[in-house]
Amino acid sequence: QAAKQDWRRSVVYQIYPKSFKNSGSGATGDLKGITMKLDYLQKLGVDYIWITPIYKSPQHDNGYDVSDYYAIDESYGTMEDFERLVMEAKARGIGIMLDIVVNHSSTEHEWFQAAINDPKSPYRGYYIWRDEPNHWESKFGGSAWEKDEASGQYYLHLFDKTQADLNWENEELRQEIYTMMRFWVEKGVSGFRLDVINLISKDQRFPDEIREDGSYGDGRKCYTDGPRIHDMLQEMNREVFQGTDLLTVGEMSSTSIDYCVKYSNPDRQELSMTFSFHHLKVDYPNGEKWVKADFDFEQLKRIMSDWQIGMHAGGGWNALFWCNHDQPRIVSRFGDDGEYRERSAKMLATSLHMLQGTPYIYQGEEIGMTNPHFNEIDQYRDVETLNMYRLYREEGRTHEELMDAIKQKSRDNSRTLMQWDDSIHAGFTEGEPWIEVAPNYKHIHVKEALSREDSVFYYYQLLIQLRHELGVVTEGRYERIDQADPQVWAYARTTEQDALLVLCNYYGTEASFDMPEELKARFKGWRSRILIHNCQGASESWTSRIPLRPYESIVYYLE
Ligand code: TEU
Repeated sequence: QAAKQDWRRSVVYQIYPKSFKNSGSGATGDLKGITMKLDYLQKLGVDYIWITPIYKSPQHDNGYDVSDYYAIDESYGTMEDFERLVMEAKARGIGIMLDIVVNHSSTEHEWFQAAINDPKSPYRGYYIWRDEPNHWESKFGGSAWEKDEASGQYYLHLFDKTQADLNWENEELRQEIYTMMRFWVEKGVSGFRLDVINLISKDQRFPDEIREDGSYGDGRKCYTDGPRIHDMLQEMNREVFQGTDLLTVGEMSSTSIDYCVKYSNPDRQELSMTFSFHHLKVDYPNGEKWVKADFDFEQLKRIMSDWQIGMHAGGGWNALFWCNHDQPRIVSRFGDDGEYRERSAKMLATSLHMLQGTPYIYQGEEIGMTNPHFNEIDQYRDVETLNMYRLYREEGRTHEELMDAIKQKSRDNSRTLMQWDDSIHAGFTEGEPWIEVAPNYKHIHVKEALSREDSVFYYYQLLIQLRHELGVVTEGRYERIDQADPQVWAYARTTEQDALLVLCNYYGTEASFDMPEELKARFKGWRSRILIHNCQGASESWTSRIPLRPYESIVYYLE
């Protein structure tokens, strides 16, 4: 594949295996199910597939609690199934990327078992123990420290108490991790997504962080982008990535542009690119996730623009995404999942896929899947959602208020079953699935999307093709040009020879847009055509006032 030559032109598809496809009558998806769908993904045109954790795990956090890094979880199949998947994908020009979860392991991992059963064990040092807990709060609620009754000491867990943080100060531990990663490279994987990798270096003084009322303080600044993070990533690069063409993406929690430039600038030999999350907090009023809220459009545009400009200037590289397995569905979030579902899904795709970076498409996004709007707490499965519900109920918040927030924000919004067709359970399994399918599967599914030329699927296919073919999508300099329009995000991408003008109406009402005079002068006499648009009859001229219908998007190509 031509696109493979330059990874910067590639597009990644994310699979959450638990909800993707079961090859028979199992409750959860499996590796054979993924292999069955490779032709579909090849048709979409993606270059890589990132699969979230498939290792042996007690599944308290759907595989982000690994108990054996060298084994495939039984629910997903066998090592042979995995090898076959890698081979079949490769035959279709698609690389498989694995999720590496090494900020923490499951407490069922043999290292942790050895550590907790014998404080003198060499494995004790693989984890983080303190005689007294500080007030750091776990990201899933409550204290980040859990007491080991036998020794009286506490171990750190930034996530669930079944996810114990690994001690990256320990040299043997680091070598074990690199050996494990090389094992998967030998199996033929093409890249890695590194889970919360910017949290691995903790401030060794473990400073206390406490709120004024004496409750848990967030502690984030003591371990986010921590003191030795760059040394550790450079070491990992030398030990595992050097001399390979692995694609590597770090998931960076609460980070900054400066740090991400350092993580992803090729001269520093750390990672290929980074995920950051600031643009997905624009519907968290005062930083609070668990409330129902509208999104702040101006803030969204500002954050996206700052990252485009800042990463470009520093020679870093963004992973671009609207959706993943931790986020609600984008069409329900910044679009309209009712009347304008398809049009707004295409508009949102346009505004992301014309940016600089590497786009990630999360399973189902390419057919415009929505949040399921589950009303009952017992329809939810996610450990974070269930913990938060319990803790906030204890604090006295009402059931109704919490359900409003959960319906909008729960991670399960994106974890419902992939909708393949309109048969029972949307064609996901012939048995009983682990979670319900979204009720709209009768009309939103892959089979329907493939049968109709103007579907969201074919729109994504075209966006991917444009990235493969047009250098400006990869190279062009980003300029925001909408002058804080309350409805429109508009930007240009420019090189010496060509340019893109991207216009997106983010609302369900009509808008219009006038190009800035400076731009008209700069591109005077250039040839122009519409590259891609989501409504019939879009304005051919970019120089006169451009009417934009609800959720309309237009991209002009100038040369
Ligand atoms: O998520 C990292 C992370 O920072 C989460 O706190 C994220 O912000 C949260 O899920 C949003 O509600 C990664 C994985 O993507 C997630 O699925 C895991 O639960 C987590 O790490 C722990 O491994």
